[in-house]
Amino acid sequence: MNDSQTRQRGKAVGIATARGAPPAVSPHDEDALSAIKSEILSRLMLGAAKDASVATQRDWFVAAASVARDRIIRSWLASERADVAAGRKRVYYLSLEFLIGRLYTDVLSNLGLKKAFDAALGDLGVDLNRMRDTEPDAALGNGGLGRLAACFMESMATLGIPGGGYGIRYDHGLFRQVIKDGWQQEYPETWLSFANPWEFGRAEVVYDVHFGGHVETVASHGGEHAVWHPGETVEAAAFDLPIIGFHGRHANPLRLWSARAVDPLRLDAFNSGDHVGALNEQMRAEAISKVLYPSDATAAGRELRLRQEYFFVSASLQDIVRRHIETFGDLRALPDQVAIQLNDTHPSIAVPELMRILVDIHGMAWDDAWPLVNATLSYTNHTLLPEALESWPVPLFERLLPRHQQIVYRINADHLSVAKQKFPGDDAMMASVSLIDENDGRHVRMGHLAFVGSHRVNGVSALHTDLMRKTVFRDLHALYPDRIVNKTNGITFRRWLYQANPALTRLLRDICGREMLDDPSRLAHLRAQSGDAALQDRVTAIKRANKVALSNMIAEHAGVRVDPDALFDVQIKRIHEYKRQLLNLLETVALYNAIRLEPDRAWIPRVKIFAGKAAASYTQAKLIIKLANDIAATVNADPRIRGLLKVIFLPNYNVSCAETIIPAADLSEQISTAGMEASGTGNMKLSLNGALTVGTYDGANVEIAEHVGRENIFIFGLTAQEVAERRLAGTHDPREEIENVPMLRHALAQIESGAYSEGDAERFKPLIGSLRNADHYLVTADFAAYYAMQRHIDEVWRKPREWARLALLNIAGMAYFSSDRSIREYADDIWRVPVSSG
Ligand code: 26Q
Repeated sequence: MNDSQTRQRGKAVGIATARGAPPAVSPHDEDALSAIKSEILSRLMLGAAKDASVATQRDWFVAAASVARDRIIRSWLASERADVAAGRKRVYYLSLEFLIGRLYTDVLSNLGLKKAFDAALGDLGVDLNRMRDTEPDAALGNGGLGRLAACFMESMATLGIPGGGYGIRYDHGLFRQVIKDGWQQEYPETWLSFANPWEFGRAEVVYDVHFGGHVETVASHGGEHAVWHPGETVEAAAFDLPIIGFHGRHANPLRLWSARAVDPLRLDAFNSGDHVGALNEQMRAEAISKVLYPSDATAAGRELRLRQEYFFVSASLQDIVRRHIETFGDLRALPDQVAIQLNDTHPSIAVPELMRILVDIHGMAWDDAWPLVNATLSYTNHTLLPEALESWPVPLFERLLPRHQQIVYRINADHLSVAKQKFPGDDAMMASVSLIDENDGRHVRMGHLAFVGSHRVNGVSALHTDLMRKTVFRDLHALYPDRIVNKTNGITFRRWLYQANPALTRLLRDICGREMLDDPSRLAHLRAQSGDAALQDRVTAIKRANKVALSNMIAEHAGVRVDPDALFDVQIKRIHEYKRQLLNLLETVALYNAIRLEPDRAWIPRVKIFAGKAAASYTQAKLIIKLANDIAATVNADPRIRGLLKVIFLPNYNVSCAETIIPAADLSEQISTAGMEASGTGNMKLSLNGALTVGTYDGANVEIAEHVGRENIFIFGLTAQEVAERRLAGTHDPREEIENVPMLRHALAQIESGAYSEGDAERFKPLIGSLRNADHYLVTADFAAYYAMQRHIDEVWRKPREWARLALLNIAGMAYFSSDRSIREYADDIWRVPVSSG
């Protein structure tokens, strides 16, 4: 393989960083307002060929978005030259997932144009809410990992770090969830069915990505080198989404690759006129960017997944290396000018691919190339769950990527010889650190590959990083003791506070000063005033208004009326056994039974709100959704409990509905089995919006407790250490736990008897059976503590001012969880790039 195979048509528009903020436009500036109006009208006319009188909401959205897009481009392009001239180091975030949501409000508010556009569109007679609702969510991710990537993109742009993201432009993002008779059904999501006004197709940026074939060893200059003769070639075509930072000072692109077959003219050369074969090839190629793998925590070892991984990594690295050479000319300076972050193991193939590019294509010596690769790459781990650790069977890997398999072997040989020197004679150690798992057929361990190829490996919360050192990477950590570092996750306050909760933002600005918008550490000022009754009443009033909005959404999408004065108890996240929605549901049933037993007691009215998707193949998780819906149907229809308890399952949870649910939550459920949730980020969003947390000592909950005060958060249950000890000792006995807790025993017996399933005693057997027989996630062990904590929470809720005081103290402690803080730490410790003050 040589350079001529790495085609690149023309010069790509570079990745840019804008400096010099465009001024925010006041809605009272009549000239600016009329300019926006006339631009929108002319876009409507020229883009949709329509007059205002016949324009649909969608037409208005496209016209307004296009005008906003124009404003980004100006600052975007102006700064590209500045970055190149200054020779600034660039950071690239490689991720198979970016869970972006809508961009309209994000772009306009970061540009400081939100109010002006609202006023302009209002004058034009547009219904703003309906118009905004026509924008589909960009749901190119499953959950936490994908949303983290989106928050990080926004913070990188805000902090003026040049670079951007690389991923796949899936035709279909995460499936749309429909609940039919209580069961989850999956439908394809078609976010691209109308033109996407945010994206720029880069017709000139196309790379070849190769698969299969064989490798030839050729003698050269007294040595030898490898030549890969691929069996198949696919084209990667670039589309850019602009990500604009706060105040519109900087923008970075998110470059997404779309797969297609090599063009028909070139195809002839490959297929010598075999048209049917050519058509197959086209379908095979396009399949790569058809659909997001809809699994959040299971490494579905399918060939198409490996093709996706290599496809986007190869195109991205070709693009990065080409830009570096164009700008700096010297590959030996790569780590001085480029940092590449691998979002989990999904882009791990970058390790051998970058070696291949340096050694095979650019003729660098192996020993010169390896330190460059290691100094350029770094890797973030997001899970310790064994079923989610990626590994590929060697025969598959070898067939799809024969040259990479060779490179992996060579990396492994060097790596094992280092290990042997440090731990001579320790065969168990060698087996455990090897890139090849020999235990059950031979597999390439993608986590090990990323670890060995990176100069830094990070976990996403203090607890998770600690467990990485003690468990999955224990032996690699012994070999490279300085490599693992912690970078606790964060969230962008722009989307999750300023945009989602403007009323609370105004209040916080009043109390903490305008500067708080750029410096969240000022939120700490709330602490001193948390006892102020007037402030408590204001925060409660804002929460109530948000709860009215959520109640309307619930009425519309779940068909249930709820009381905005009830306690809104929220668990929103992917459905997974370790996240223990089942624990919450069992507490719901126990509470329902308790209310029926003593209907006249002064119960606290509660609304239990669940939302989340289950992987289509995850039977137990889908059954949990069915159970939630069945419990909801029974409880909500029971007149005996006088509406004191309502259970809601909101269908099709996504970023946009999170933006309505989170500002309206009173209680945030973060109840995973300790040691299993790497960090969580929903926990941060809810707390920032003044919800109190009921949670286990897991993931970032531990740090949230530290920052908001241990006494201001409701922690219960086994610790990670206690969980590990129980598992190790094999002493967890769910039957005994159940026997000892009558409420739990009763709830389980009820569910099993068919009380929530029209008498069908079979339906929930797999769920309850696995609880009785194994209870891998220790639901029964934590039940009593959880139930007791919930009743304690009822008592706190009786004192509304005390509740508001705690909410204020929670908000006051959240500055640390800004993704700007996370990104500053990555920039200092891993990427070694300067950041602007923000
Ligand atoms: C792997 C191979 C094949 C197909 C799919 C996958 C796959 C895809 C997505 C495996 C895992 C994921 C997603 C993991 C994830 O979202 N993890 C979450 O990451 C968050 C951000 O760090 C944390 O806050 C959460 O605790 C963690 O669960």
